[in-house]
Parts: sequence; C-alpha cells; structure tokens
Amino acid sequence: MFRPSFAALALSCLAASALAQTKWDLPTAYPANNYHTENIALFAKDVEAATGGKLKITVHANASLFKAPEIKRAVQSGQAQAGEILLANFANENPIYALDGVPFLATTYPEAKKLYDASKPAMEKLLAAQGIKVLFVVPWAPQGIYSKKEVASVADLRGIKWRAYSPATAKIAELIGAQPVQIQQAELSAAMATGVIESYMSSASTGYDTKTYESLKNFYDTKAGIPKNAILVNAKSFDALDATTKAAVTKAAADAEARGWKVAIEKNDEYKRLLAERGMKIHQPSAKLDTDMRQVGGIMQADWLKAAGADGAAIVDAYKKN
Ligand code: PCA
Repeated sequence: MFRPSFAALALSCLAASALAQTKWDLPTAYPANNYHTENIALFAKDVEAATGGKLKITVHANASLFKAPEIKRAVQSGQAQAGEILLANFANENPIYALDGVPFLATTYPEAKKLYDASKPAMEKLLAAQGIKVLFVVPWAPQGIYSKKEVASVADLRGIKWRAYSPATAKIAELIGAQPVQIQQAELSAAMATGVIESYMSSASTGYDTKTYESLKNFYDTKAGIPKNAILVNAKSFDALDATTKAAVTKAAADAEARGWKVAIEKNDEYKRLLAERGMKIHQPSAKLDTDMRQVGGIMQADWLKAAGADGAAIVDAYKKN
C-alpha cells in the first residue's frame, strides 16, 4: 500500500497552497520612498498577512511597469490586476476625474475630504462602468508653484516653460501665459536638470522626491488645490477572489485610506521643512499672486461646471453644503 511520507505530504500541501496563490501586479508612477507608495506597500503586506499568503500583491514603483497615464487602461484591460492613478490625469475622459484638479475648490485637507465624499459615488460609478473597482483614495499635499525666478504675480510667469502633469495644470499654464510641457513625475528630475522646464505646480512632496531644490529655488505655497491618487483593481480580478480574501482586501483598503490621509497631513509640513533645509526658499504668495491665481481658479471652476452639467453642479452643491 502506498503510504506518503511526511515530507511528501508536506510537499504536496505546499504545492496546493502555491497553486491557490493569486498574484496581482500593482503599478504606480511614484517613487518607492513616497508616502503614497509606502502606504500601498503596507496595504500589500496587510493583504498578504491577512490571507496567509493567498493573495500576493507586487507593487511596481516609479512608473517601472507602466507610465502614469497608461495605468488606468492597464487595470481596465487586466494587463495589471491593480494600479494607482492620479484621478486628475483622466480629466479629458470625464469631468468627474478633473474635480480635484480645479484650482481653489478645496485648499485644506478637511475641504479635500469633503470634496472627495461629495464626488465619491459618481467617481466610483464611472469607474465601475469601465470594469474598475476603487480600493482607496489618498491625497497629495496642497499645490504650490516652483519657479527658477522669483514670482510676484502671474505676469512673472508669462512665457516661461511650465511643467504640467494633468490637463488642469496645462490649462493653468495657458491661462497665465506660460508654455506647458507635459511631463510625469518620473521624468521630472531629468527635465529640470536639462532646463526643459523652469517652473511647475505641485506639492512639497513631489518637490522633495524629485530633488527640485537642485534646479529651482523658489516655492510659492499657493495651496491651489489637493489632487488625489486612487488605487484601483480590475473588477473581474476582485470578483474572482473567495469571500474571505475579498473581505481581507476590503479591510486592508479601508485601513490604507485612513492611514494615507493621516500620513499625508502629517508629512506636508515635514516636506516643506526638508525643502527649506536643502536650500529652497518657501514663500507665502504675494497678495497679487494669490488674487491672480484665484482668478485662474474662478475661470476653471466655471469651465468645470459647464462641462460637468447638472450632475457636476449637484456634487459641488453637496460639497458646499457640508
Ligand atoms: N504630485 C504629482 C501629482 C500631484 C502632486 O502633488 C506630480 O507632480 O506629478
């Protein structure tokens, strides 16, 4: 009679659990030491621990698997089971994605959270129609302006080369008369070093991650809005999981969202301090620069409302009421 040895049994168990393991790739466009990526890595670790290794999520940082604008399509088509996107990058697909890129609509974290809550159902519905489920959403820091030269008003930005990362940041350039160049964060350091750009709008964290202080010396803390990243999963990949694995993913995602907002808020001042330590001049915008930028925001808010129609107006009303 065949009696399997303990070793053989152990081996076959191992083989069975290896077979039962599901593997997801999760591309992101930001560096491994950015708080968004660190938060995603913790999410992956939590999922692996909670499922006893049944679901393994591999995070691919710094646009190494897909470039920022390609990640949404990769998740939609299942080329990657999961991925992180900057919602505002997809403004041209639907105005709902553009909402947090509209300057001065939400300038503080509590406002950004309210704007998120107001837009969440519409955003999730839109993505669900494309076969995508939202796992969690985490904010960047308030957007300021980096510039090689000192800037007293937007007139000082006229004609200069301005890096844009989204349709909204390109539109800002157009409205202030700067020359927009679309460059994703992974290529930003090189673009600055070679003089392809002289200014851009982004967060203190991106300035730090890209060593902007080596090329541009001024940061104007305009707090022009708080864009967000969303971590997405292909709905079919999610639906293929068993119930306990699904529950583990959902729980880890909720934890990651809460942790991500907390860390984002805590790190904003730290990033500005780190920039200053490395030679960046952190300026409060002059009254004129602030007024000029708010004027740009007003135009873009009106444009957004026009593009987003009654559904958009309802979201903004709900946001302003809360
Ligand atoms: N950093 C990203 C998007 C928004 C932000 O703060 C970037 O500059 O690409």
